Amino acid sequence: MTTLDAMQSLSKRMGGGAGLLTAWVGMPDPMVAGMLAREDFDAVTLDMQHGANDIVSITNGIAQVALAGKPSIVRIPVGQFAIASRVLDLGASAVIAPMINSAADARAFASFMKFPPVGERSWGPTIVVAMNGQSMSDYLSLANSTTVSIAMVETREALAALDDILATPGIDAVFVGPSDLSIALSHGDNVNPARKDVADALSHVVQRCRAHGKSACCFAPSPEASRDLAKQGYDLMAIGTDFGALRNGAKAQIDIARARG
Ligand code: 3PY
Ligand code: MG
Repeated sequence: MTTLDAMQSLSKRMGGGAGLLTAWVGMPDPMVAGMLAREDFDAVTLDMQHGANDIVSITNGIAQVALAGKPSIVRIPVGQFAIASRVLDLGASAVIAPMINSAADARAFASFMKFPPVGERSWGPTIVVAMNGQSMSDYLSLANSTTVSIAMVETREALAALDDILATPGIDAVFVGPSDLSIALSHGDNVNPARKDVADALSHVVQRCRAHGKSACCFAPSPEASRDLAKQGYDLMAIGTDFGALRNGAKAQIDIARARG
């Protein structure tokens, strides 16, 4: 697969309940992103919201993921939409924006993701076209349809505004953050992404996405839950983080080594 094919594979495969799996990377060493890209994930998400990534680690992480023939997704920090345009220039195939709570938030995010007439993304894809071999004019004509804008729904306000967010031009998908949503739905009482009210919200969101012809994504409450979410029609799911995989792997090895018996 060429780098261009890899970068465009996400937009081509999302839609219709593709059930894709993304790795989730908060460690800033690009080797982590490159290593996970070589596992059987469909994409790698580099997290700038809660992970330790900065613009340099994102630049190098995207390059490593591209070398492995996979598309990169970047989650930006809350409200920092200018970073969305920058990571697209660096070769990200999609951007996840956290805490999109209204149509106004969605419009602001989309304006940095899409070139006119949909949005107001500024021109400067020098790095991405060098990576994928596109001409400048091909990049301009294809970028709006091949880069994916993903708005996070993870508050009561966002659920109330879901149809308005989905109807916003330039928003291609929503992504449910079940941990923040569980805190919001319990009025701050607890964080439990596996709770029934969160599962109900996940079902509601995928139905509304279908109705609007847009894609549904989420951080699955567990790898087991992701199977049912795929059946419900989710297009893209994260099933854990690099930090979790490292700690769980270490714990499992320690448990085996210390087992009596
Ligand atoms: C959440 O569950 O709130 C998330 O943002 C998932 O990363
Ligand atoms: Mg969240």
